[in-house]
Amino acid sequence: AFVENLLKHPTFLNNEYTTKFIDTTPDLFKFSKRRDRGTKVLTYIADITVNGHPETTGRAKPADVKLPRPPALQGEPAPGTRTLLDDKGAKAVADWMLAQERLLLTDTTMRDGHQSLLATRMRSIDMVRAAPAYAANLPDLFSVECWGGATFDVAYRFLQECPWQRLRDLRAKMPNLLTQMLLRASNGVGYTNYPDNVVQEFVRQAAETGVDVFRVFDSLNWVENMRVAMDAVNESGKICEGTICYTGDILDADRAKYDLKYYVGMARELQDAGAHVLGLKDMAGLLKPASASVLVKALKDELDIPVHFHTHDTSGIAGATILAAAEAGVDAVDAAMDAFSGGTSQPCLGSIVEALRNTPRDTGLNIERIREMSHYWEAVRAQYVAFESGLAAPASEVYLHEMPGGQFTNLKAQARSLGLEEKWPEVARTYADVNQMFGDIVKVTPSSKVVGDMALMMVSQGLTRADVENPKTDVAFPDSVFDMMRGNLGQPPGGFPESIVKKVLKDEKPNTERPGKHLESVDLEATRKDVVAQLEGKSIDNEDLNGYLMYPKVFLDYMGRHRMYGPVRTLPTRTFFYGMEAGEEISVEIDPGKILEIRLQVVGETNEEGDVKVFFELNGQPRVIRVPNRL
Ligand code: BTN
Ligand code: 3PY
Ligand code: ZN
Repeated sequence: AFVENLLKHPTFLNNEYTTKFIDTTPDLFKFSKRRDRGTKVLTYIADITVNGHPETTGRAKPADVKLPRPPALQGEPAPGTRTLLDDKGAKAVADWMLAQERLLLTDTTMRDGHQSLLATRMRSIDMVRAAPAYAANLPDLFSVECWGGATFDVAYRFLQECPWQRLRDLRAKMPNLLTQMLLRASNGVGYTNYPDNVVQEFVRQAAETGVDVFRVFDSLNWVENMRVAMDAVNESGKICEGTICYTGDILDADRAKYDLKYYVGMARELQDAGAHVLGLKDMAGLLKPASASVLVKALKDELDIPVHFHTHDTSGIAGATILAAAEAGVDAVDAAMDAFSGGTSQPCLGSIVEALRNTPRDTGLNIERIREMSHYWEAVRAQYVAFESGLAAPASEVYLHEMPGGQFTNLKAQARSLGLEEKWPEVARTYADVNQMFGDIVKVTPSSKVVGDMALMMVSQGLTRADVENPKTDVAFPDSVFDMMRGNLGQPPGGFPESIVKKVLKDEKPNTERPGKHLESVDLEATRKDVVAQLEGKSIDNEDLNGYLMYPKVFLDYMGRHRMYGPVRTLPTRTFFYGMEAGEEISVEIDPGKILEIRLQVVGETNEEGDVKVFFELNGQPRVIRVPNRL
């Protein structure tokens, strides 16, 4: 029952499972609204200094306090791909891609890189400080993936910052480069299918705030369920990268469901559905070099649009796959800056640039500028040791379980928290069995989470696939499995096997039509009024409304904490996670040009009420902040 409760718990619904004091202590919000932002930020620092941050307590601590220094700017930003989009439009960018002989590169450091290595915990300040150097020093990048996927809810939920503000800031500081996001089609940046008008409104807002390239995928590869999002992207004038999720192995005759014909057919459908670019998303890193040669060649022969390849280096062999794809004519590939590459992340950007130097696919990128940038990222990564979920070595096991890069370490941590660490090989094996039991499906957020929930449940209860399939055994399926079998994530190719649907749903009939077809439109203005009322009259803008529509509770919790702590996104990462030491001084730019000089003098003793006085200097003036000692 414990496991069942845990699997149903809302924090688990997001692949997250940390306990958060603040969310369970609403009393904290019961006081004063009118403190200025300086006081709020000091309150946050005082609280973290006294009590520690719930997310880093008991975890590894960064060694030195050096603030990461971004590289020097090499002059003004030269025109880049964004300039072309602004001047000539999305189709012109696609045509330009086709005309390039060089291999084009997307840098994923600010999205998939940290999502796959640091549980998505990179804070905006570390990205925004790098952005001017991207614009000035790396104008030849195809794009910078910096938004979407898991970054959206993690920003609100764990980093106490607004994801929209991150996008706006990055957009402003990289005016010449295409920004790119990962969009889960009708699942938006969430884990469930949203009403069509919510998806449309989200895309409209993302385009307005600053996304240029939308990589749109569906977690079951159902093109039918991608059209609403793709149409909305096209409507916005931005670049629509209609995306195939790759699974199985096209050269394996035993996995005939996902053969070459299947992928080429889906690619054609996406081109016909209005994709400017075809995305080939290998979220687990399963595409082997020999298969890439065959697949990329076939896609290039079939399509009139460019092909953009994304993979993960979990197996350690993804660099070879990238080179094979380049050889076969792929137009663009994803890579992460060296310091954020390898393992469950993308292959190493600098090494790809070097491997192709003096070949027909020479990327033309300046390796020295890449090295400087990677040195910055190395210093940034060091601040986040608490979130390293590290795969110590390449893992060929990925070909067994086929877990996406972002899920692998996460599921391992979940298994650990359930006391199943020793049983990891069984979890991996069971994950593969569940996949087969569900009919061999694409596993990527959110379908990957369903498979993961089921696998954990089975291992913790000692159930095999045969037990689950046995009509005589009564199985308590996780909620996410019910949801998927009901058709709420859409349909995989060929549908779900009838026997498993029947076992899960008993006599209930699944919906095999597009889920959005049966979801009523949300009344946006009524919702806005409702949110304003819940926030006791605080007005919200369209970005906030979209945050609420994706994640109502997460958004409201964020707003509650914001009222208490103010703009903590402006704190240095070290301070945000560890507070300050006596005698330490920091500068915090809470608004452009508005700088707080903060010095922590001393932390007092805990009084009878259990409160601690923390003595600061704020811009030279003494300030005392009282916080509860909860330790
Ligand atoms: C979270 O992880 O809970 C979101 C970030 C804000 C947490 C703050 S830190 C100060 C206070 N003490 C806690 O234990 N949580 C909040
Ligand atoms: C996401 O949806 O966040 C992914 O990265 C899928 O690969
Ligand atoms: Zn990925």
